[in-house]
Amino acid sequence: MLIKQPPDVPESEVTPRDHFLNRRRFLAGTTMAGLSLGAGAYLFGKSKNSQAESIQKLVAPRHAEFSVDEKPNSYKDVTTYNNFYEFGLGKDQPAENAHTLKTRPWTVRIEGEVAKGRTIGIEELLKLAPLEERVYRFRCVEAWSMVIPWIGFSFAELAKIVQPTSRAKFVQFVTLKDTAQMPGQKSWVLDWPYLEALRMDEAIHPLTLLCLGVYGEVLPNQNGAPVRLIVPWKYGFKSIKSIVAIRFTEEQPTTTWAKQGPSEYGFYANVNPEVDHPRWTQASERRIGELRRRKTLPFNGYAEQVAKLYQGMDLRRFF
Ligand SMILES: Nc1nc2c(c(=O)[nH]1)N[C@H]1C(S)=C(S)[C@@H](COP(=O)(O)O)O[C@H]1N2
Ligand SMILES: [Mo]
Repeated sequence: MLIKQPPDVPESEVTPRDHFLNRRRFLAGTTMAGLSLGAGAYLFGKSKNSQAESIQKLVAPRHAEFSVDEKPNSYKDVTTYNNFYEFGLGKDQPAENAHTLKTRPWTVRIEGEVAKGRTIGIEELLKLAPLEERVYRFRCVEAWSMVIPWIGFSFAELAKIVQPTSRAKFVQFVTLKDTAQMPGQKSWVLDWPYLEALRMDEAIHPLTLLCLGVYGEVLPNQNGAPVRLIVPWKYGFKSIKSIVAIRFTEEQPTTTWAKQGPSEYGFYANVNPEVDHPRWTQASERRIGELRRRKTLPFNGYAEQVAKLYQGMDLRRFF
C-alpha cells in the first residue's frame, strides 16, 4: 500500500507464488545443509518459519450466517502474503520479521466517550464473548483479495461492556508504537502509530470483528497479533493490526492512510467497484491463488448487510 507503488503486479510478471515460496524454502534448506545437524535443528526451531508449529490453538464454532461459501485461501497464503508496514513494505517481510513483536503481556486501553473506560488484558479479552469462526472475503485496496477464516467476536460485544456515551460518534483504533518491537517504524513511510477509525454505527455493526485468531489458532504476529480489527466490506487498510488503544470520540478521528494520501484513501474506504483509485481500477481484483481476475462486488459482497448504513450518502464523495 505504499502510495508510490502499483496496486498489483501484472500476472505476466509474476512468478507463481507457490513456486516462489518453494524456491525460497529450497534455498533455506541448502543453507541449512551447510551446518551441523544440531545447529541446523536449533536454528530451525527458533526460526520464524516454524512459528506455526508452536502457535496456540484457538478453536471456535463457525458462524454459518456470517460465513461465505467460497474456498478459503491456504494457511500459507494467509500467513505469508501480508501488509504490515511496521515490519517492512514487502508482502513476505511481515512473516520474516514479525517475530520481534511480543504479544504477552498485552493490554488494550479503552478511553474517551465511554462510561466504563478501562484497560483490558489480552487473556480477559479472549474470554469477553464467545469466539466464532467467520469465513470472510478480504479485499485489499491494491486489488488483491483472499477468503480467510478469522476467529473473534463482534466489536459490538466490547462496546456494550464499556458503554459509549451519547457523544460517542466515532471509534479510533491505535496500533502499538515501539521501534524495538516494530523495526519498520524506524523509517518514515507512515506517521506512526498506525491509526484507523470507524463511524459508531459501522463499529457496532455485527460484521465488524474484533479478531483474535485465524485458521483455528491465535493470530500469527504477521496477521496482527494479538488483537486486530476485521471490517470485511471495507478495503483491508481499515482492518488495523496489533491494537493497544480504542478511543470513542465525538469528532471524526484522523486515520493514517487518509492523512498519507487524502486524494487516494478516504475515511470510509468501502469496497466500491464504481469508484476507482486515482491510479488503478477497483472494478476487478486478483484472488490470491487464482489466475483470472474476478469482478469486485459492491461492499465486497456484503451490500445486503451494510448498504443501509450509507443511505443518502454520495459514495463518490465519501470514498
Ligand atoms: N498496524 C497496521 N495494520 C494494518 C496494516 C499495517 O501496515 N499496519 N496494513 C493494512 C492492510 S493495507 C491490509 S491489506 C491488511 C492486511 O492484513 P493481513 O496481512 O492479515 O492479510 O492489514 C491492514 N492493517
Ligand atoms: Mo491493503
